[in-house]
Amino acid sequence: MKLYTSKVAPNPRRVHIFLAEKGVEIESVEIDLGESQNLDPDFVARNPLGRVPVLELDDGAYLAESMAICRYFEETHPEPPLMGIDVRDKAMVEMWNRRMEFEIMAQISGCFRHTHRYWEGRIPQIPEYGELCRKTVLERMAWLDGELADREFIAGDRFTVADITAFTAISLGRIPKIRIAEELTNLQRWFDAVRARPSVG
Ligand SMILES: N[C@@H](CCC(=O)N[C@@H](CS)C(=O)NCC(=O)O)C(=O)O
Repeated sequence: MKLYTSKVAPNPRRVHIFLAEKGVEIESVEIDLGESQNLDPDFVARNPLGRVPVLELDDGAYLAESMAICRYFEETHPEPPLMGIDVRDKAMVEMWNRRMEFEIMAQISGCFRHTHRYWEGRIPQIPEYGELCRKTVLERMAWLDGELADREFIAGDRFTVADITAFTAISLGRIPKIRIAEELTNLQRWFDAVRARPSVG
């Protein structure tokens, strides 16, 4: 089994934190995104969308999509559970993880991709869209701060994959200068607690 990954990218980082929480170590192959190695024919044969992470399974199949890879390890290494413990809890974690993907990660990533010079010439950029994403995510972070007023983690009192998604996204925000506003003390407390976990490194 082999993980095609990038040290600098948020989606692979989700998988790395997930694996570290579970104490799973696997061989990894670094794909240099800056050098566009993700667009090399060899890599595109593994994932036609040219994106990391990709997990090569022992039977030679390729599994892309961070959450599909996390699901694979949740099933093969159930402890500690990071995607919920019973039907109700699993659905709640799924809800929160989806919210973190769409309301936080997609917005921060949209701002980064559409306003930062790294992406010039790589994708068609629409700076106005990037700024709309910035405005939206600042509103969503204020909402999340309220959610975290009476619980420790995003999906409840246990650390889950929803925390991993939100944490990696908000960490990425540093690049397009999206930061946790000073008054969002619950969100900052949560962010500091996640950052201090050994899995985050
Ligand atoms: N939905 C995918 C997104 C994967 C993705 O966008 N990966 C980024 C790195 S965070 C990538 O490979 N970017 C290269 C590019 O778009 O050129 C997942 O969850 O794994």
